[in-house]
Amino acid sequence: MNAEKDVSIYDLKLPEELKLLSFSQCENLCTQIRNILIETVSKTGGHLASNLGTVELAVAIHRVFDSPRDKIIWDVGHQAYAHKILTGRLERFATLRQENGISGFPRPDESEHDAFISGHSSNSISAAFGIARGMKLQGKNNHTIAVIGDGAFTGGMAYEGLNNAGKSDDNIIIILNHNDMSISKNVGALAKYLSEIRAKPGYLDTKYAIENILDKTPLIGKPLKKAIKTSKSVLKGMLYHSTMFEDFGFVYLGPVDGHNIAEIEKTLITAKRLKRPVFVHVNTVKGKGFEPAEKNPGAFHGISKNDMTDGNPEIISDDSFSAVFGHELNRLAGQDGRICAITAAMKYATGLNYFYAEHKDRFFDVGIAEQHAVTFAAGLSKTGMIPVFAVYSSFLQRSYDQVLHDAAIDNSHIVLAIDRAGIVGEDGETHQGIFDAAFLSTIPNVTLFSPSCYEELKMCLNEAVFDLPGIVGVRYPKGNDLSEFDKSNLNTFYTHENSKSDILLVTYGRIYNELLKAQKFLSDEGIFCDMLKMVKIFPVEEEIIEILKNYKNIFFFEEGIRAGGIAEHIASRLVDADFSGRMHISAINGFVKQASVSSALDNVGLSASKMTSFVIRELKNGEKT
Ligand SMILES: Cc1ncc(C[n+]2csc(CCOP(=O)(O)OP(=O)(O)O)c2C)c(N)n1
Repeated sequence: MNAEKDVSIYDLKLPEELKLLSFSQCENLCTQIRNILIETVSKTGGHLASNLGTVELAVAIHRVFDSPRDKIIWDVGHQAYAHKILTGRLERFATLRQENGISGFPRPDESEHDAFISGHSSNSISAAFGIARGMKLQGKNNHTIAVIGDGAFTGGMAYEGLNNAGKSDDNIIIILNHNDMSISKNVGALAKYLSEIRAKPGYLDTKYAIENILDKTPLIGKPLKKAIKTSKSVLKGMLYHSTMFEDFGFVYLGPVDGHNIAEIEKTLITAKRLKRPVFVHVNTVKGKGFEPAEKNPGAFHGISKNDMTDGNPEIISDDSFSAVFGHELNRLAGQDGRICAITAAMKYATGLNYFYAEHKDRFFDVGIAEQHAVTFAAGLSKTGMIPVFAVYSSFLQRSYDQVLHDAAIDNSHIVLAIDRAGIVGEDGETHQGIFDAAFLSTIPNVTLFSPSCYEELKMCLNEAVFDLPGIVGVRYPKGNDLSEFDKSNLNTFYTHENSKSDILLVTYGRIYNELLKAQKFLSDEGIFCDMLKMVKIFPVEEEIIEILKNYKNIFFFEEGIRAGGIAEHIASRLVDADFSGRMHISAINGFVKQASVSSALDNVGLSASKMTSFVIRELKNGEKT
C-alpha cells in the first residue's frame, strides 16, 4: 500500500490495516467516516453530534490496541458509530437502527469487537475493571479500555468503578471523552472541575518540561526531581497539577486534543506501556466537522431523519406526551409553590424546559443520576415540597431501591413522571420502557396511572400531585397521542363498555386505541366483546376484580413485560376470587429488539390485527377443550 496516497475506506481490511496508514491518510479516513456518519444519520436518524466528536479517538484506539483481544467499552455507547464502521460493520452501516439492521449501540451479539452491552450510562469503568481482572486471572496480558463522556461521568456508578479499579494494578485505561456537554450543557460541581483541568496545558508536556529543566540544573536538579517524583507533596501537586484521578490511584495523562490523531496515539501508547490503571483525558468537540452540529451540539445529540438542517431544536414537538406533561406541570407550578421538578440530564427530552423557563429556583438537573434524583426527591418531600421526577421508564430502573427504601417505606409523596413507557422503537432492547409497571408494582405505597391520551395524562398528573399520598407514577409513551375515541367521559380510574357480552377485552395505555380497532375487527367476524380500559393500573382495586369475575373469557393486553405485570396481578387476584372463567394474557416476553414502534408492537403481538387473531385463536382453543 502506498504510504501517502489517500485510501478509500472501502479498500481497507479493517481494523487491521488501520495500523499501516500514515497520519495524513488517517486524517483523510476520518473525513470519509464523517461523511458516512452524516449521510447515514440523515436517513436513519441517530446520535450525530456525539459520534462526530469521537472519530479520531476511535481511529487512534484501534491503531494502538488490538481489538477484540484488547477490550473496548463505550459508555452509553451512543458515540460508537465510528468504532462500528472500523470493526466490520461498514457495509451494513446503512441499516443503522433499522429493524434487523445494526444497533445504534454496542451489542456483543452483533460483533466480537463490542466488548460489553451499552445504552445506560456510567457503567463502563465497572465493566472494564471486571473484564481486566477476569483476563488477568486467566493469565492474559491484554488491555481494557473504557471510553466515558463527561456527561456519563456525572453518574455515581463511575466513581464506584474508579474507587475499585484505581487501587488495582490491572491493565485498565479510562478515556474521558470531554466535550463539556451531556445532552445539553453538562452540569454540577464535577463538570466545573473537569472544565478547569480541561483548560490546563497537557500534563505530559508540563511534566516533561519540568523534568527537562531539572535535568539541566546542576547538582540539585536530579535529586530534586527524584524527591518530587517519590513524594506525595503539595509541591508535586502544584508542579504536576495533580488531579483527583491520581488520588484515586490512576496515572493521569492529558488533556490531549481529541482531534489530533498523532497526539492521542502518543498518549495511548504511553498509557499502554504503563500496564496499570491509567486515566487519559481527551478534549473533543461535540459535532466536530459538521458546522450546524458544532454550533448547536445539543440539538444534534440525537436527531430524527428529518432534522439534518436544524437539528432537533432540543425542544420536543408540542404534539407529544412529553410536551403536554411539561406544559401541564409548568401550569400547576404556577399555582402551587411547593411543586419542584427534577431531571437526570434530560431537561428538553422530558418537556421540563417549560418548567425551567418559569420556575428556575424549583428546577433541578441533577446530572445522569437517577438514583440520586429519587432520594433527593424524597428529601424534598420531607420538607413538604412536592417533587416531580420526570424520567424515562428504562432509566428509572436504576432507582428501584431508592424508590423502595428511601421513599416508599416512609410513604414519602413523590411523583414519578415516567416518560417513554412502553415500546420506544429504534433504540432497541436497552431503552424499551417495558418493565416499570412490573417492578414498581412490587413496592407497597406505590400508585400507578397509565393514561391513554393527553387529557387523561393531565388529569392523572393533577391527581398524582395534589390528591394522593406516597409514590405516584404516571406513565406515558414516546411520541404523540394517536387516540381516536370519544373523550367526553374520561376519568382517572377506568372505563367499562358493557354490552353484556361474556368476552371482555382489557388493557391500559396507548394500545387501548389498537384494542378498539381489534374490537371492531372482531365484531366484523361476529365476535362481540366488552371493553375495559384501566387508567389507574395499580393497586388493582376490588371494583375491577368484581367486574372481571362476571366474564367467561377475559383477554388482557399489556404493553409491558408479562412476568409480574398488571395482567399477572389481576390473574392472581381472580384465582383468589374463585374466578371460573378463562383469562388469556398477551404481554411482552423477553427483550424487544429495535424496530419502528408500530412494527415492534406488531412483533410482540400488540397490533390491532395480532390482538384480533389472538382472541380468535384462543377462543377456538377454548372450544376444543
Ligand atoms: C442511566 C441513563 N440515563 C440517561 C441516559 C440518556 N443519555 C444518553 S446520552 C446522555 C448524555 C451523555 O453525555 P456524555 O457522556 O458526555 O456523551 P456525549 O454525548 O457528550 O459525547 C444521556 C443523558 C442514559 N443513556 N442512561
